Amino acid sequence: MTAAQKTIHLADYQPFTHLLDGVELTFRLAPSATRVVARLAFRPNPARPGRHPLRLDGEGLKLLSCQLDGQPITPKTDKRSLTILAKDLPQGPFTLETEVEIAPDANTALEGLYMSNGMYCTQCEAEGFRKITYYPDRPDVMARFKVRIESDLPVLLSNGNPVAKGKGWAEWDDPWPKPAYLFALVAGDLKARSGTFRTFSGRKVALNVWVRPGDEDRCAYALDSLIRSMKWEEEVYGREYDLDVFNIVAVDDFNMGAMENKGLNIFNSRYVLASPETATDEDYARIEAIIAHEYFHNWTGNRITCRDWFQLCLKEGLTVFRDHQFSGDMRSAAVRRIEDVVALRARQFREDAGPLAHPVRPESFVEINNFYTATVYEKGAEVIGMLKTLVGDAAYKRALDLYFDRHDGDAATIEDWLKVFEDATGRDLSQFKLWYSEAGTPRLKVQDDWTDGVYTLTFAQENPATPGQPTKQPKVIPINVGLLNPNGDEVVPTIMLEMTRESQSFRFEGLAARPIPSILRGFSAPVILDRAVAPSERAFLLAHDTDPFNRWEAGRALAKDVMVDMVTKGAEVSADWLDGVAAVVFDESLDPAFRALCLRLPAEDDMAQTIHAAKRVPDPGRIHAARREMLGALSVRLGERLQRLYDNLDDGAPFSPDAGQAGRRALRIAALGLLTRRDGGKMASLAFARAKSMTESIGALSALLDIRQGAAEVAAFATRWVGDRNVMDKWYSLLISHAEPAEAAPLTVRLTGRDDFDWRNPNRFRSVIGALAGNHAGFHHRSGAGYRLVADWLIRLDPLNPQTAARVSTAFETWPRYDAARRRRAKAELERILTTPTLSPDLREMVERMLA
Ligand code: 0A1
Ligand code: ZN
Repeated sequence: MTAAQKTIHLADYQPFTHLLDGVELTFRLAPSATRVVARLAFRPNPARPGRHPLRLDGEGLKLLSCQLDGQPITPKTDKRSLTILAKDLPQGPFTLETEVEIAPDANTALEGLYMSNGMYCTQCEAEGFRKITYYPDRPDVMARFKVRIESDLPVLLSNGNPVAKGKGWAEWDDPWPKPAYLFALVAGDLKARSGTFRTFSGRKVALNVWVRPGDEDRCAYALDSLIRSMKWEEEVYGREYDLDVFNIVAVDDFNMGAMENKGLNIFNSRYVLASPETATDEDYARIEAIIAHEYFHNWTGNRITCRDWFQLCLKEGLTVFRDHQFSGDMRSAAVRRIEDVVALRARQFREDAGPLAHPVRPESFVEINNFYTATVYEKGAEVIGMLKTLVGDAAYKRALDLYFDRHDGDAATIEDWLKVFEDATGRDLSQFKLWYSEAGTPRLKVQDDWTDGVYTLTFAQENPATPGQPTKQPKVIPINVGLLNPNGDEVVPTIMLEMTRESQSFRFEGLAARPIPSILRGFSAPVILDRAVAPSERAFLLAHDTDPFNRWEAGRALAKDVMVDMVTKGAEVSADWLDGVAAVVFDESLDPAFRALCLRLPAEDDMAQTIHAAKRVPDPGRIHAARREMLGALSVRLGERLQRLYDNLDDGAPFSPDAGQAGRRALRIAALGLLTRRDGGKMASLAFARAKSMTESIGALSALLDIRQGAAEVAAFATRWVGDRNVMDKWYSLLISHAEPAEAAPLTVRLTGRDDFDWRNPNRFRSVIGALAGNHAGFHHRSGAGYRLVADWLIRLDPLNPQTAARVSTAFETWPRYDAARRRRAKAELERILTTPTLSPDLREMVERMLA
């Protein structure tokens, strides 16, 4: 069967034939023969008049029995479904009871009910519940679930509130109707770190973070993040938690980051477990953000869910937007915004510029798991940010209150979402809706003019063609702008210019002198700003802009200009950039985290993207060399003051993961990286030996690896952490991501020969094969060895875990950017993947789209 035959279209949506009034599930757990009894109370759906068969989804199930209103029947079954003909169904309500057998210990795809280190757990989003029992596995079928679990394992968990338990069993009742993708079950020998939360109406909620015995001392930060998320959600969005318990479980084998199952969030253990010795500051920030994200889904995703999977951005874009707001409030908002935009450009702009580009709300898919993308999540969040900028904070709040009020308990659509904004503000959002339906990153060309005391900014938007969408319409773009005087004072504070046409001018009068514009402050729209700016003007903004995002952006743009000139014209490292960075880095009045960001150079893949967007062919080797040369020049330019900076940033305080300390560590480590380029690694070796946290260990090790030193430290690290999966993942990915271009693939081959390279574990696979794919110059090495090795591993993983194989395959999405020889090699590998017998629909869809 080819991909085209199974494509699902948004336009074909119909409500389900039946409504589901109640679900009772009994699980008799056994590793290779778990029994699942499901009692489903159906009635015909008045929204689908006439008589219809009942078709339930089901995959890989062994049907043991089936009864309709207590009478045994023999339904029609095939590989994907169970059907009862309309003529065999009562015209009113009826109960269907099935018993199936499944084998969790043979489930390597990690969808449905599976096992991880002797513990049972589930992953049902998007369509995993059909691997547990026969069911209408679609998000618009919502029902109340009662669950009984029978097992000798000590901890038995499901959604909702605990009802009763005895020796070898437990019962749970979830009072909130939910779609099956939010179902969860966990059974294992687990230990909890517990707390309580008192909601604003005074209800007491028991909180537990469940982990494997021995990991209890690494849960404090996750629990603290949960409590802060619950409080923030009440204060900022007025939303209260709605069950007596909230459970979080950490699992080592997990395809994604985490999952928002009602009252029972399941997490990839790397986003729960943290201690100063094992987690970096980045890990802490990510744990805080993901705990918040999953918790926020309780309202945006669970109480209000999606009508169908095309509406995925309804819950994901909004929840990402909310977790970004939360992180901004917990930490430095400016630093968070910069980090979020760096990630957006690295992942979403890259996706939008290649063969996998798709709208925030796609209109067709083969495998929905392939659409949990940066576009749906991150661009989906940016679209909400633009909406908030356009309507203002007060109207945003009104619209959200209306959304929660009007749609609580619904399976909603993007149309419903936009309607609440229209009703709350009286605005017509039909043009704005293009952000949901059209793919591609708009380019915003800017010209300015100063005539007779009038300053004019003229913008022209270009919306590039993307797969299946050759032509586009102009979008609504909120452009935040401020104007500065040549002496550095701000003469026009930030105002929002609302662009709606293809080309549009905005006039500013009453200015004494031609101003310097600061455009797209705070990155007010996910667009590429296309404006030739003199290095001196960028340096001016880097020194004076009052908008921290644009201040950083000026330095970044300057660095990119320098790198492009070095790669394409053989230019030297520019003094404008070096002086500008030096001024910021040593400015004690600025936040150390911000200064550290200004020291970070654009990633090599980002540079390749920039060069490609300028209609030139990027050369990965030259980009790699130019970046290194820039770092060398920076190290020389910052000179001896770096040493003082490094020394002064260590205040000897005991470790805390807070943003202030993390920022100082980031700047200190950036300084160490530059110092290491001059001292042959002496200081970094010392720093490694004295490190008091994982952040410092990894920082010192990175500095050493960058100058091809550190063999002893690499070995010492592995010896110390060999039994710790999450820490060893860091070790693998650090080594591979720092390998020289020609050595990256051979090193990966060597590392895959290690005993602890458990490639069936998605985290380990990503830390090794994903790290090779992320080493830009290594993956794209002209030998083609990087392409070949990644393709080999995708072919190997696919039969066991198609979802992770399909996600890692996006490594190839940029292949059309490069020169003919590289393109030929990458394409040949993609074609080789396609010739693999029994390729999964997941990986097939991705590869076919990349080759289209
Ligand atoms: N909804 C989760 C992410 C998630 C999505 C799909 C999964 O399996 C296919 C697993 C988790 C979130 O946004 O956090
Ligand atoms: Zn989510």
